Amino acid sequence: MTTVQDLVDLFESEADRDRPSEETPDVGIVMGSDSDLDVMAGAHDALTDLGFEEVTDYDDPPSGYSFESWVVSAHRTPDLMYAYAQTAADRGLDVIIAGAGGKSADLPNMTASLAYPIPVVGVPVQEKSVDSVIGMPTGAPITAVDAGKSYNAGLSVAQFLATSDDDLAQRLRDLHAEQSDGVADVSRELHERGTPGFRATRE
Ligand code: RP5
Repeated sequence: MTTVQDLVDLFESEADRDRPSEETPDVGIVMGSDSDLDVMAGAHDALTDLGFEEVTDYDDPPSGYSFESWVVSAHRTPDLMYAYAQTAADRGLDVIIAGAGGKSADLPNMTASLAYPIPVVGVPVQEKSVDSVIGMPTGAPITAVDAGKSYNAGLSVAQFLATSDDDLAQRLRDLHAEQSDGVADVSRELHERGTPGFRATRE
């Protein structure tokens, strides 16, 4: 059984290790509950589409851009939230995606405060979570996407990293072009099949 203290100890020992940046995750993904994963998986998908790999063992890191995923609850495991966010910089994270649902979706905003100045992109997992994710006071910034739009959160963090990496910027352009072509494909299909025929292919 893993305890909260085990994870706090892990984050603190990773922070003390001072690993070179090639060996540490570039992006952290945290969510308030594993029940958020279906929505938050979009961040995984966007990063994977851009060639990032998920770190599942700190001692066996991928060679290129990477991200890590954890469940951290602001309300049920506040100590873990503190440890995660406050060690983020020393563990080599450049940017964090944080998602939570419910009306008290405090993980993104608290992570943004605790990890500052590391940028945090908040994902309201539900529509009713939007206000609590974005409602930060002056001087305590968070960047956020619309409810459920975790794929965009993944793209946003890659955009941050791409400001100093032309290759990653090109990967973003290529992915954008692929997605644009996807719209063109669908457009032609709708036009050529006609509405009933097109709808039949979607059933
Ligand atoms: C929030 O409470 C979590 O982010 C989740 O969206 C919601 C419900 O959590 P569970 O009761 O499903 O674990 O803090």
